[in-house]
Amino acid sequence: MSKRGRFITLEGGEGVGKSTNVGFVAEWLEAQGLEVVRTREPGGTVRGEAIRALLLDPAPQETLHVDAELLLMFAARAQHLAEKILPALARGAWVVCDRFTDATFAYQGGGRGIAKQRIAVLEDFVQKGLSPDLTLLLDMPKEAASQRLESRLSDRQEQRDRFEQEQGDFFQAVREAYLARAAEAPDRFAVIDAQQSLNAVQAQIEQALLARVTAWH
Ligand code: Z5A
Repeated sequence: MSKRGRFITLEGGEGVGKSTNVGFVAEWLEAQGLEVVRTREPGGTVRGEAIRALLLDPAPQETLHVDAELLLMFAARAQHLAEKILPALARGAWVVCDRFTDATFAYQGGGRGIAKQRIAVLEDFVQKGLSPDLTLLLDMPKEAASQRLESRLSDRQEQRDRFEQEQGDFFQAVREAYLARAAEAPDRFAVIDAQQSLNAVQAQIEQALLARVTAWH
């Protein structure tokens, strides 16, 4: 029977480099001969991606209630776990996911002000004890991250999504909530200084991976 795979998540505010570095982590693991499944939240499945579109719609017909937003995040997550993450881990694949439940504590908790205890109830209900083995938190001041995001949006001529339309205070609260989560679980989290050059960021990520992967593999 194959050994259970490991679950690695990348977290951080908007524009810190998560999407860029999901590829780096996956390729690094593949180079060690591991089967890797790359995925993201909200999304990762056909139904989950439909929920993502609903959540990110920048021009909704009506305001999305914060509780509805929270429940949609976990609805997409339940489908993602059942259809993709748990089967992959069970067959021994490693899962690299762009955002997971720490994002819910940061955005719906820190950003929207929902009590942590209410989020934790849903976390238990949906995840039944599963949590990532390693979380790479890409951390940088929100002003610098906004500049990066701005230049990516203009390069690709993309529109801001519903979350990207929030103001500075929201992103400051998100950053603080992420750092608080990392402080509560220092063994699971590696906090990466995301303001450095891409090479320097990836050197930090490689250090974090090396330290764990050797022990797990
Ligand atoms: N959300 C939530 O509220 N609750 C939840 O539970 C979950 C999510 C799971 C969608 O996520 C939204 O869902 C998200 C939170 C919410 N909203 N926000 N904000 P998303 O992950 O798709 O959205 P995002 O954070 O906006 O991701 P992003 O815009 O794709 O940013 P990123 O992935 O962190 O950054 P990137 O695209 O890799 O990099 C941005 C640019 O910087 C790009 O041009 C890169 O080439 C460049 N870059 C990257 N690294 C560097 C370095 N080191 N130096 C210089 N330039 C760099």
